[in-house]
Amino acid sequence: MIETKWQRYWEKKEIFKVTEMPARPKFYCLVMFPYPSGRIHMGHVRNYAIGDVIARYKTLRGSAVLHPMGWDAFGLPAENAAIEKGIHPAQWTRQNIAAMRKQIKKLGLSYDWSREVNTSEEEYYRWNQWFFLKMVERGLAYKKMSDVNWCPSCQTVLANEQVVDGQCWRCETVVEQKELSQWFFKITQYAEELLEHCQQLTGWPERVLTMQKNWIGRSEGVEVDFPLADGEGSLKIFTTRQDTLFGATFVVLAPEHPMVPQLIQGKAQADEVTEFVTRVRQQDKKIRTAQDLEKEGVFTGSYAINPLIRERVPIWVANFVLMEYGTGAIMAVPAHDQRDYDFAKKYGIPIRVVIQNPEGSLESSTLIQAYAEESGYLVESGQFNRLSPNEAKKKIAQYIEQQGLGKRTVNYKLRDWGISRQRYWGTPIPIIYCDQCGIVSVPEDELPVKLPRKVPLTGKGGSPLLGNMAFLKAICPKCHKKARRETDTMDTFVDSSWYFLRYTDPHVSDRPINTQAASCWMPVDQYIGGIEHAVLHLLYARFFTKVIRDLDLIQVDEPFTRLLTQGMVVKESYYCPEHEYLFPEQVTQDGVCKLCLESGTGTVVEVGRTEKMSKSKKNVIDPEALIAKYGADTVRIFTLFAAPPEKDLEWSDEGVEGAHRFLNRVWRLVAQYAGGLKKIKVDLQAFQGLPPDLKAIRQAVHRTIRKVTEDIEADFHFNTAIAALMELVNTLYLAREEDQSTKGMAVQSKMVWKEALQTVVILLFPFAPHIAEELWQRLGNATSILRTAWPTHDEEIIKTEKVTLVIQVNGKLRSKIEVLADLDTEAIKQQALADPKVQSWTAGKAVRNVIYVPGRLVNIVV
Ligand code: ANZ
Ligand code: ZN
Repeated sequence: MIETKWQRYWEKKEIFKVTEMPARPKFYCLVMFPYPSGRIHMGHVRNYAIGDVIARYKTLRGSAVLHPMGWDAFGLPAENAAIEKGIHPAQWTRQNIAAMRKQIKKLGLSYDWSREVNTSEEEYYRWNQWFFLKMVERGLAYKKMSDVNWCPSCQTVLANEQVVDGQCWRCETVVEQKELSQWFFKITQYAEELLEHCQQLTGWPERVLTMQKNWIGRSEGVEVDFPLADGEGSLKIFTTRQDTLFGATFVVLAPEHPMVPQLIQGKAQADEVTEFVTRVRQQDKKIRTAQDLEKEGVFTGSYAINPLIRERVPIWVANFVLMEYGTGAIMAVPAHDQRDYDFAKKYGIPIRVVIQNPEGSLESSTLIQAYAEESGYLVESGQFNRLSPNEAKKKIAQYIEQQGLGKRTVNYKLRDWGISRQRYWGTPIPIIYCDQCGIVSVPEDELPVKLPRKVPLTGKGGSPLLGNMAFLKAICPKCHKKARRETDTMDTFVDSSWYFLRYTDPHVSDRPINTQAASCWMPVDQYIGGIEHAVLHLLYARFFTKVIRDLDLIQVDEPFTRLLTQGMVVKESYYCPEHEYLFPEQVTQDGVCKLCLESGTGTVVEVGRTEKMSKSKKNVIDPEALIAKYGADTVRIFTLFAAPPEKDLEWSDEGVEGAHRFLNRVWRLVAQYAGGLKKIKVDLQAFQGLPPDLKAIRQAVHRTIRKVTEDIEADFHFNTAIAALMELVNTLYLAREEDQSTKGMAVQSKMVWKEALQTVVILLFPFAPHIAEELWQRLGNATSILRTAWPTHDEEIIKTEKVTLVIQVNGKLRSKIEVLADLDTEAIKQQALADPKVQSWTAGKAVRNVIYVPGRLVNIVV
């Protein structure tokens, strides 16, 4: 098996090991490291194949390439396995890593394994703790009570992003709200910079940048004080539409707003409001921000004064106002905000148009929906009448500030990052609670706080670390009295927020990061991973990079220069209305459900829904079985050829067969000549003097070099690059002498052929490296292709010149035509068929076939 041979060779020669090489440009090629679930899936294969092509290509182009691999090894599945199978998470993880490493190695990926990082090891997670302490020192890590998403089934706190449609992302249990004291990272301190620097990220997909920006969610607006109508004090609201202030007919508070109790005191509505508040607080945040949320609210019985018109407006409490955003209170303008409109209609609150549309057709009494546009002009707005909404925004903001009614502010949707998890398999938070001294940091020189091995894992209750007394008991570093250790562990997103920095020197033991190595390799030139990480992982990694920069450990502002988000791997699934998803084996050739047949009915199965490969859809293809059957090269070629990297890749058996056939064709072509060309030194200078057939070969070769290079450079169009390579192989097949070796070939021909075949092999190398290395060796080369330079095309050769082609009809010479040498085959055939002399021979006859022998002839069969 040549694949094993070359994998061994690469390993033995440590060919992918890389060090800083000042003489060469650096290139850091990074794929998102996997969670060690135990088996790789096609999504991994695709991700890593893409990265591998880039890494190999860049190496041949002369860069020193850092291409590392590691394990995002902390996380919940290990703990669940412990609960279900009684295996220790550490052991489970270790076994899975070993299994996956083996599978990954079978793909022949060019990783520098000496840099392997495992986040569950002390030598890694101790630095999570170190960063945590540094962040505490700088006020970037803090503790607060907060309403958290609680999954009653996983017994854990979930990040907002882990709540999908109000359910736990893992187990789909309905999520509840619960108050807990939690650790937070103050990512909001970097909100402005995180947004600002999006501008630098020109190598990122627009879609991802938009998601990042929306997540950060910057809004400019004003805070306005609405004095309470009866009694002291005022309510602060936040609005981005101060131009509509004259149309605010009520005020709405979030149920959690601290002023609610005071506002309902002694009011007839008190009980109703309290009940409402209790009910809404149970609801999940995601549901409460959903577009289609049923808007509900209650009147508090109190009023505020609209400060611009000195008018009494009722104060309501409603489910669609969130405490976490702005001031937790809004002015409602039903004429110009659809949500407020629906609410006002439902509860019979007055509606007042204050922005007239350009046609002047809006009337408060006949309005059937909110006019939310920011065009037109102001009406019923006193001194601001006739201003455009945009002018009015500026003028009214100024006026509010002058009058001392409020001030301009900027708000962000971004919330601080809650990192506390009541979980075992994660980084212990290095904190000690002392009755006397309060919250005390573990001193730096006592790190790591080791994750104890012996911990009861039941899946119930709070943090499992509570169950290990030796861990729990601590001595206060300040007063040296008995104290208690923090039992929460960190969100595993912390682990993946800086692993790319660790790779630059994974074994440095007295610091998290070797600044010198990091400044050599950072930033990552190309990052490749799934779109599912478009928000969180990427945002957290950007945040960590900025924090670490501010700790003076690195110099870069941004970690990832270019980002490629690869599409999903999808496959058709089989769905029976009776038995739901079926394995292909459970469907007959005619598309009938075998399970139904057994029970005597026989339901026709719905085929052709292409869906992401997943166990539940029963449409998974196991990469390992595939490699065993076809070899890694075929699997790689198929995944790279079937779709451009960012698009979904549709699985097809024919596609795999096709990839396999192509590689066989390459093999036969090169093998035919390899022996005879071994000793040939390519020294081709005078292109002009070559006979036309050899010229044509060289032109095809050089054109392919250009095409493949351009396709790789331009957003990694590997599919079209491989297509060009296939075309070259076809051309060479047509040009070769059938069943002939190099015997009797002129030296010049040998050189041309050697150049052609070597080029095919080098161009193939990034995509199918094993077969390429083998053929390279057979062509007489002693070192790995990795030590060779990527070929460059010769403009002189490609330059379009005219060549004369002989045209045959049924094998007899009938005409000659002049064509541009770089014309594609189809165009040449058309030109041949259009030739008047040829037409006189083909008139009235059916053209059966047109064969083009590059640079020489076209034969038309009629
Ligand atoms: C009056 C108004 C009139 C508003 C109008 C909009 C349109 P963004 O752009 O997302 O920042 N708002 C403010 N705080 C809120 C909270 N805690 N919960 C729910 N809604 C809140 O949106 C800002 C707008 O969202 C604010 O401007 C406010 O409604 C609402 F024709 O004020 B607006
Ligand atoms: Zn103490």
